[in-house]
Amino acid sequence: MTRPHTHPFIPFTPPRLPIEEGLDRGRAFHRLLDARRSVRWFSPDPVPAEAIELAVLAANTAPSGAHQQPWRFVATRNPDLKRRIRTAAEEEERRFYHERELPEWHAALAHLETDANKEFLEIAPWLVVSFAQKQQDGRKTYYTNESVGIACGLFIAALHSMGLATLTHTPNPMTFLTDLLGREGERPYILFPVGYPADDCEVPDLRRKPLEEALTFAGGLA
Ligand code: IYR
Repeated sequence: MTRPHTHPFIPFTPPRLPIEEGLDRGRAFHRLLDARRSVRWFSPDPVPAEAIELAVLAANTAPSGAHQQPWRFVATRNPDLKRRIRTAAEEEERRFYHERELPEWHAALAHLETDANKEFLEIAPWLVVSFAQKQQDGRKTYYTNESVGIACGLFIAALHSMGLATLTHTPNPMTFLTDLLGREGERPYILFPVGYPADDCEVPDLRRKPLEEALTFAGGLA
């Protein structure tokens, strides 16, 4: 079919998988992702820069509003920069845990046993910060948060597929990252420590909610 386009279009005709093969792949993909956990105890073992590049290449495939791709990932393994980020993050977290009156929030988090100590920000070999670009060249971007969120999800999945662990860490507020990483005009979105889990890593004993609570088939399956 030839359609009267006003902009360049190209054919997109990926081979269609047999249904069973598609379902097998879906099951395997779910098994892979279901083995992922957010990690707070990291091994200091090095991780090659190429792993970070591959994870950002995966993130960079995310769909985005008007295809504006409003993300920027900043990665560092510089010990001095990591220390400065940890110090600033812990300052914010001390306020969160000890000074601000947020009893409901604290209660909701209690089972994670988190506190203001963010040692993992220095131990993990990499820190990667995703930034959201609310504007590009003075023009507003659309669906910025949704787009960056999807990119971050793909980033997390790609790291996991390489046997690496991360944490979606969001000190609040985290504007200090804009200054420390020199990203004027961009909003820090998530701070990801990246590395292998420590040999003695533990995670909270959490359950994922059952499919019936995550999915509704509206109108039946007739
Ligand atoms: N930012 C704090 C608190 C915290 C908030 C949420 I929502 C979590 O899921 C976990 C922690 C911290 O990182 O300790």
